[in-house]
Amino acid sequence: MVKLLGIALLLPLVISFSPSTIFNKGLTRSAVSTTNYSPVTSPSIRRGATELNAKNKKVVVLGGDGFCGWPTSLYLSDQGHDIIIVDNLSRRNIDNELGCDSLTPIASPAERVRAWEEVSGKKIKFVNLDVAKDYAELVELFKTEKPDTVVHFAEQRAAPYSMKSSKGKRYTIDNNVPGTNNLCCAIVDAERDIHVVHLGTMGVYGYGTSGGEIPEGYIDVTLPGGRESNILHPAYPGSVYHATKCLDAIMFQFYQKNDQLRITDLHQGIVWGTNTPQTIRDERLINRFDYDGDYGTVLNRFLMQGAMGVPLTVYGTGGQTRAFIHVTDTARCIEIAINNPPKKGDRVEIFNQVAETRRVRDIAGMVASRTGVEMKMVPNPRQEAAENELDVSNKKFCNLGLEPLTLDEGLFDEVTEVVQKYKHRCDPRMILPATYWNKARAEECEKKMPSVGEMTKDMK
Ligand code: NAD
Ligand code: USQ
Repeated sequence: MVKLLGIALLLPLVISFSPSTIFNKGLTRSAVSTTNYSPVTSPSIRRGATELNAKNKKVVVLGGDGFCGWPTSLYLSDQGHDIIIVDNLSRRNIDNELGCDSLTPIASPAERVRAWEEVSGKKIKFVNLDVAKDYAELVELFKTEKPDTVVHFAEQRAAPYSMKSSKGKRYTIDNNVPGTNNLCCAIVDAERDIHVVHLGTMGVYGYGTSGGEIPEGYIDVTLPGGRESNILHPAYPGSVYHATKCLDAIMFQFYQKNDQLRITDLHQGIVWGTNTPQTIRDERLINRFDYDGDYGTVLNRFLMQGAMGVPLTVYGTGGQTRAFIHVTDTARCIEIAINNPPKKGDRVEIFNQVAETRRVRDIAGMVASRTGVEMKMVPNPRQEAAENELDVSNKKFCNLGLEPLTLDEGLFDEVTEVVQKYKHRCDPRMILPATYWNKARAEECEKKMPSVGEMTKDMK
């Protein structure tokens, strides 16, 4: 069970590591996790259990050019898996459309895979293909490459972008839903027993709406007449993007039942951090870092704002509680999922891929106390609960050996160093939110949002 920790626990946690120290020595993991996994075995035995199930696999990574996909591809390659990245570079095109860019200068896909081969001696193939549109090519890829696993990251993933306009809403549905359907359909057409590992989101559950601990995918219910059942947790999306992840879950349920596809759906929390032990091995391997109001996620935005001397943009009261995970653990979780597929005929396996939950104003408080930058409560551009509790089970990953990194372990410095190095690339106009969930939110924001000039007057 991952529970909200009080701010009193958070503030003294100022530990200084340099990124190279962290990554060279292996990431520091807390001896006492905030999670409550079944303490049936020691951490080393639990790690061994995962390794026992491991063998080198051929893995197609859909969306492998993105923020999570790229470091995961490198991690899996480093572990000895044979990796093929598929990506249509739509994320890079959306940057062009929005007039912004990753804070870090990311290399082209061709240069990225060349650099990886130079530093690691391992080859990664890159295929430019649109999962939502190039169906015949996808089937052909599965027939010729015969992968053991497909990891599916290839979706439009920003809630604000999905709420920006009717264009954003329609694109998000038109990209994400057909992409997932094509993936399942192509596995059936290729007649291959390929395990699907999909990146879903904690947002499918809503945030704390079921009134207790959020279980992993399925919830025990009592139906009218006192009938006991265990069903998919009710979907309660907060954006068009989150709705596509709910639709994915229904499609996975169908393809598992109808075609016995082996599917693992990972309900991931907000990912933070930038680099991993693989991406720091060469400048050309650097991961993307989104800081803008649409794609930048909350903790990375606060860390970036703190490093630049810009007030931290807390939306509303900052009482929103969300789940978090470091990007290094994203990659580790995915390998654990790859190594532990469900058996043919088993229902869709669902894991909550989270390390801990925190309140937005508490994480802002942590960043403010480290940087001396003030928190700025700005009107909330989103239609969401001002305050919520969030209690999430993450037992399954912990029982399979995950010892998650938590926010208080010094990794803030890694992000801060990256921001310091590339802050000349920041466009201050991109820092304020640029998307409103509905007309009422837009009107309130228009009246009360501080100006760019006000926000950036003390920018370093
Ligand atoms: P990202 O936008 O950086 O990466 C997604 C990649 O998929 C991009 O490189 C994009 O070009 C590619 N893509 C999108 N549509 C495609 C298509 N039709 N065909 C081929 N390629 C396509 O996003 P990310 O942060 O790496 O997230 C990856 C996945 O993880 C998403 O599905 C997202 O929902 C999920 N997730 C992300 C976070 C987070 O905090 N970043 C948290 C929870 C879940
Ligand atoms: N927020 C602020 N200030 C900011 C930015 C955000 O207060 O400057 C608040 C938002 O209002 C929200 C919370 O922080 O309450 C989280 O926002 P976010 O943008 O960090 O995360 P979200 O929109 O939920 O989406 C991100 C990823 C998405 C993933 C999701 C996981 O972009 O792909 O699915 O996290 S989860 O939130 O667990 O569903």
